[in-house]
Amino acid sequence: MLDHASNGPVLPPEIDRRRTFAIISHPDAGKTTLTEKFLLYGGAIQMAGQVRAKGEARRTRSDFMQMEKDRGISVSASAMSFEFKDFWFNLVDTPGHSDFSEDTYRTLTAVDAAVMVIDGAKGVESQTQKLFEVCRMRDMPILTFCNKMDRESRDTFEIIDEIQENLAIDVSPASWPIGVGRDFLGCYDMLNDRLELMDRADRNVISESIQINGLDDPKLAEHVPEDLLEKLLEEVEMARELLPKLDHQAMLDGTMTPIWFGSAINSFGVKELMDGIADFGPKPRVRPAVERDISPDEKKVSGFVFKVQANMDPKHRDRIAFVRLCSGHFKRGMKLIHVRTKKPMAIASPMLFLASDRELAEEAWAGDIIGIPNHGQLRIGDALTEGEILHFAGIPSFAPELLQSVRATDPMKSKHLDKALNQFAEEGAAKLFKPMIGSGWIIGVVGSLQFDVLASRIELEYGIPVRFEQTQFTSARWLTGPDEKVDSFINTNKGHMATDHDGDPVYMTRLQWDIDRVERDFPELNLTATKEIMV
Ligand SMILES: Nc1nc2c(ncn2[C@@H]2O[C@H](COP(=O)(O)OP(=O)(O)OP(=O)(O)O)[C@@H](O)[C@H]2O)c(=O)[nH]1
Ligand SMILES: [Mg+2]
Repeated sequence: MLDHASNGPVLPPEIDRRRTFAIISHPDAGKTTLTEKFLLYGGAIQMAGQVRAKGEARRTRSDFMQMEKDRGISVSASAMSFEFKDFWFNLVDTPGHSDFSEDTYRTLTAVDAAVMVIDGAKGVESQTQKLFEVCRMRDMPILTFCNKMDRESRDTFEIIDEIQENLAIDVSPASWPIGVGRDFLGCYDMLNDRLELMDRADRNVISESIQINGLDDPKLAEHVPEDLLEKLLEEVEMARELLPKLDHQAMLDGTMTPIWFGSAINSFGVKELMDGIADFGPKPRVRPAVERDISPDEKKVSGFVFKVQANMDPKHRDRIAFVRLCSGHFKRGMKLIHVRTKKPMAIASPMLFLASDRELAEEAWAGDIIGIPNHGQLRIGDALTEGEILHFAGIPSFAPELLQSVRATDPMKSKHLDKALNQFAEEGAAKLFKPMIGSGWIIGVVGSLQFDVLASRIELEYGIPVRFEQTQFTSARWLTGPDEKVDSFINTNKGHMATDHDGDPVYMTRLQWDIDRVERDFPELNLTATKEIMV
């Protein structure tokens, strides 16, 4: 079955073994917990940390920001690479909360597949649906993990039906749960005819797997109580009749998703899911650029920045651009052309993100995610190539929906605040507007939690306590048009005008009426809710 699925061009072995994927879901379904267990099974860490760790207990690796640790939620996407069997996994744990979805959407431009986590008690939730739609637009292969089976969860058929109905995708069970909640024993592995039992006593060990010779093997009865066994046999028979068999090509096309059941916190079902990613997950895929499609096996290196993050390591005060390599074999010290400025850049200290540490990357291949430390030259959407002019399309920018003014509580620190705010604007963590009249800044975000993150980060990373305040403005629009028309509009509407952190003019509005008026009275001007990131 596997051999017939076309997964793009024949690739050099190092590229062929790469699997680059994001973990997505509604908040709290268990992405970060699952990520941690991936690292455990990949041998990258010896002991799994917890999302809500108390006291000296270990924290998860991917929730590294202070606010993530304090609140037990993910705020920012984090990338990690590790080996699993013969494969090299590049994984990105994303935040589930919709206030941070711009970051999650950008991450989806940089990966080849998504692991969609579903809470077994809750099924398809609002944010699952939204993220799924984004994957669908990109025809992205999706593997599904139904988590928290150790809790009271829904009937298995009901969960599968809900995914099929709500997301309009075929679902093929790769495993089948035995019992639920307190009675959850483990799963029957539908792909390999194995019985996988969950060890409740030790959450951090690799679970037992028992080879079974089909469903009539008497060995099953030794491990599964009679009532549960009867139910299992009945359900598996029904599932095999009613649900589609795993079709690898359909999965790669994004029209079918295999589903595994498990419990991330108990490390259960994780290994089977990882095997699934290795066996069925896509290899690095062809990337569309505006000029042409880029194939991963091309000799020349190309890549693009999908995320910028400052101060990841408070000791270093650094600024890292996360680059998805789209083609070629990258070597440390290589000179690449920064397409936006057409300037060469020697990449002297590229980083690989390993479980708890980063390491200098001596080399990397198409599919990999590497970090490039820089002083602000690299921005989201920027392309790096060996000379060709390429623009990678489709990196989303969201319109700010909430605006507040920000001030340092200590006026002596205003200058430092400017620097901090510009930094966050470059990260894409907020939009920054400088009103033409008056002092101070106006910050625009998509969701209110982003204000909390900013306040916390400005204080922790720059030592500046700040205050956010209401402003008279509710919305912002980028203003473009013929130069002299734009200039004369600015001159007569100074009270409404601001510049963004690139110096581009922005019209601040109080009511929809303001926008309607400009559109009616100045037909030669354009007001847009987002600014194209690509330059
Ligand atoms: N009972 C049970 N709880 C789990 C399981 N997996 C995760 N949890 C708990 O669910 C909560 C949320 O888990 P996270 O891993 O932070 O979820 P997340 O999807 O990363 O959340 P966000 O990043 O904020 O969207 C934590 O308290 C976990 O301990 C599981 O298999 N069973
Ligand atoms: Mg998380």
